[in-house]
Amino acid sequence: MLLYHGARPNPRAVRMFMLEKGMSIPMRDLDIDKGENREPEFVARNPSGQVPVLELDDGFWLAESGAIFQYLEEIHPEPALIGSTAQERAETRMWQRRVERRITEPLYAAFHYGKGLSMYQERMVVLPECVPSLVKLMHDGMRWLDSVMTERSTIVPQRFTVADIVLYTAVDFGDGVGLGIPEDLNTLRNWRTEISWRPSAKTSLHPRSSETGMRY
Ligand SMILES: N[C@@H](CCC(=O)N[C@@H](CS)C(=O)NCC(=O)O)C(=O)O
Repeated sequence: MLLYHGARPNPRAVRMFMLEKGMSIPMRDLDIDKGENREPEFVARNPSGQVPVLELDDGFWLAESGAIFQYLEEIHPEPALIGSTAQERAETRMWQRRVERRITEPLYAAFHYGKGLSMYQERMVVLPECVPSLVKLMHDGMRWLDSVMTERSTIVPQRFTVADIVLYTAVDFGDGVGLGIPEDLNTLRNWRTEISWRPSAKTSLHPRSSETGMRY
């Protein structure tokens, strides 16, 4: 296998997932700022032109972090980061989807259409006029999650899962680009601090992170 990745939060989520499982997979680092992931040879194999991509041993290219997490969990079930039973797996997907829909998707779109505009306008449809609404949606999602997490320290009750990884890598990135967790959301901020103590949180950072100060 070979993981195509780069200095960005979605690839970091896959790196963190692998670290939590103790998996080591060869990686190819693409320069996303220079658009290596948008070169015709890359797009021919992954039409969304984005990272991460996991190349499997038979040459198949698997894109989309959610699909990559699923595949890695199946070939390396322990420790379970999605779940060990049908109910656990479904519960994790429920929370992961809520987190993506209400927080990480508006956060990434607000970055693409805002701070990242000059780069992303060459790569996708951008809607800069939507940034204030996206930030509002993201804050609403954060506020909601904060209110439902008061009795627990992980997004799925009692279990550290991929939902924590997906949200942590997004909000850690968001913090550095002006899209952080509002100051009054103590539960969510405490959750973020606790996740940041996991060795995988630090080790998953891309080497460029120390040069640029960006959290990816
Ligand atoms: N839905 C995809 C999103 C992947 C994605 O947004 N990748 C970003 C990095 S976080 C990327 O490749 N950005 C560079 C670009 O779009 O050119 C997934 O979950 O893997």
